[in-house]
Amino acid sequence: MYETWQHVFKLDPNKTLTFKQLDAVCQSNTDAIIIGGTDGVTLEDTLELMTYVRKYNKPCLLEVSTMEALMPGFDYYGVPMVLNSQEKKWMMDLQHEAVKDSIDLLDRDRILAEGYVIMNPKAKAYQLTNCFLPTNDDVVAYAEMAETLFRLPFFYLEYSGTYGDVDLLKKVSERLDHTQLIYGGGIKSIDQAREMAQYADTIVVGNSLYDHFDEALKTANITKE
Ligand code: 1GP
Repeated sequence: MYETWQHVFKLDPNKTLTFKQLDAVCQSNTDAIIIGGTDGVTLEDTLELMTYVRKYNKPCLLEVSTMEALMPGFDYYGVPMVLNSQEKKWMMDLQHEAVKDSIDLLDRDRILAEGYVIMNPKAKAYQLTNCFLPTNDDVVAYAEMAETLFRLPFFYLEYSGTYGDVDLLKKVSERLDHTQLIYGGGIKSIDQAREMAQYADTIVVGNSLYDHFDEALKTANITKE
């Protein structure tokens, strides 16, 4: 099911949209909703957002960035593994903890690893996970690792907060046959969404929902208009 997602909105439990805006997001042409954020993510806020979104028939993935907000009720659970982190914790240890604590709670078919490469040094997630900035060749090699060594379901080229390098995305896309390529970062318009969707299997739109809602909402129509 997640294999067919072309467009996804990412909602941050630590940020606010009006109910009217949330209704519009859930009724849009987007293929799915990801719930996740880097900081201030609480059980209460996540539960509230999930309950609201669940009124609609959109697939919903919880990105497990903190164990505190892990709960049943989602279609999928994305477990980030930050490939360009300089600390093993963000690649292995938190994931180990998540699996250990949730193994009896969640259906194992719903747990999906996301191999992240975070490319924006100003992004909170980049700083939190102590990333280094890889070269383009490094990124391509990480994609190869995701596909060939780890056989991850997702490779996530993450520019959170800034619009990324479409040429690099294209290069990465040429290396991935089985691993699903996700692009996220700085998409504010349908033209940008379409540009990245040429190469990414799935594009993610997050921040612009909170900054330029109407334009952001239109990005869900990449294949429709
Ligand atoms: C963030 O990749 C997503 O994790 C989307 O990025 O918030 O910049 O749209 P933006």
